[in-house]
Amino acid sequence: MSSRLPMLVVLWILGACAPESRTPARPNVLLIFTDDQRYDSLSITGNPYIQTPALDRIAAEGALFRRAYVSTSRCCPGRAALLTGKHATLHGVWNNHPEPGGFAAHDSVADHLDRAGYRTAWIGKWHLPNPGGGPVRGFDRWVSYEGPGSHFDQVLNVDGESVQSEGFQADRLTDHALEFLGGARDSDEPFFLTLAFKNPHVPMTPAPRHAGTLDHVPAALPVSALDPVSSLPAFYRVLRNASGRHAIDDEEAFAHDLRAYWELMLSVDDNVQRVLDALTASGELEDTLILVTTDNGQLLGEHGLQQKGLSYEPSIQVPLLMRFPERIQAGRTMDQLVLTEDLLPTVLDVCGLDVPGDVQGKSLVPILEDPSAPWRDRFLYLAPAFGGEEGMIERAVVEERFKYVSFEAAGTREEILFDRQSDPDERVNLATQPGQASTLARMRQWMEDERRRLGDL
Ligand SMILES: [Ca+2]
Repeated sequence: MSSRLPMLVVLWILGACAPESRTPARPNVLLIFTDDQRYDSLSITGNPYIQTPALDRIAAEGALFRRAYVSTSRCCPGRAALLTGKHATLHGVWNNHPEPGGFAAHDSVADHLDRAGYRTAWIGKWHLPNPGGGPVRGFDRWVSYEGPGSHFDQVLNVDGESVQSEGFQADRLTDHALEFLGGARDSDEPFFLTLAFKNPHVPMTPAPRHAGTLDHVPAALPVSALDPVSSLPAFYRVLRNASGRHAIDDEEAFAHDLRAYWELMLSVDDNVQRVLDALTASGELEDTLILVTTDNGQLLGEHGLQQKGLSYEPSIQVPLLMRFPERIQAGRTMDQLVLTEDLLPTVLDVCGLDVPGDVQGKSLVPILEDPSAPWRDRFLYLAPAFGGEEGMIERAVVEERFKYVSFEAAGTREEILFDRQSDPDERVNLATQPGQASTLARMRQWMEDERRRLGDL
């Protein structure tokens, strides 16, 4: 067809396209990846106790996603989903003790970018199978360790060599990140760097410069903390009664953990500032797609619980910030339901690479460019396989307004329906109210259909 176009028109089209391609064909990509970070852990998302100017800046100069979620809230499944763009039903990581080998069958975002000529680095907590903490396929530079690690004096695996680090882990990881950013690269070789902090994951031992700085702030229990245990679904009652060290009735321990959790965010923020300073100094800040997110959220006393995995909002909602001035208008606030699985296709899209057909996440580029573009209006939450509770299957459907949760065990089913508008703290179960029967039936049916589609039934 184009051969029939007058040559002048063809030249005009070609000429019109070329100058508009101001975006570098292959931008740098920086992923700031934390561990167990709640959505409300930033001043820009409403935290009243801490200031997080570096992270806030990324959102203010880019996009803040106000309804970003993980589809399985636990460390290993959350990491696998982000790295592969796939749900647990496909990548197969359902708990924190996955079989070595299974996950590795799936390409990670680093595999894609490595093949595209990127200089790739993973610096920080990995927490997926890698015996000895050694290098993983797809990464040219590797600074990590095996398992959950320690906040202090962590022994690091640096490209296969064991290196004893001293001091606070987040600081030492950032040292390595700055060394990587300052290292020699070919001029046409963009970087993909993941800086993966252990913060604010337990143990609640902040950097010495922050420890105790929040001793003065109130550590009030969330409104739902003291709701009667009998008001919880049976499965949560078991967890509540077994919560042990997380018990909310120890006020002193609760206050310490809450304050230390926020203090652990301060050393994420000041280290992110160091990275932003380095990118500014090298002139690379504007050519770098920056993403900030985490592997799962965290309940901090809500419903009397202090953990992740469950489908309550603080457990599954996560921060997601993106900055890339060439493609993202500053100050965007996004209210679409997005998943961390969406980040791999988004990165590949921004970098001009094809998204493989088996990736289940969706590129966020269309809604970043046009917030009215069509988007998903619900998703299926797949709770992890809880140790000792293997018989319980928890699934949830999250929509803009309603959340439907189903617990199945031994042939029985318990259901919950929450209305985000009237009950943002998720304390009133509407599932038995006749007026909600049609909503309940609709969401129950969609859950069954989606579970079949994903191979979960
Ligand atoms: Ca985690």
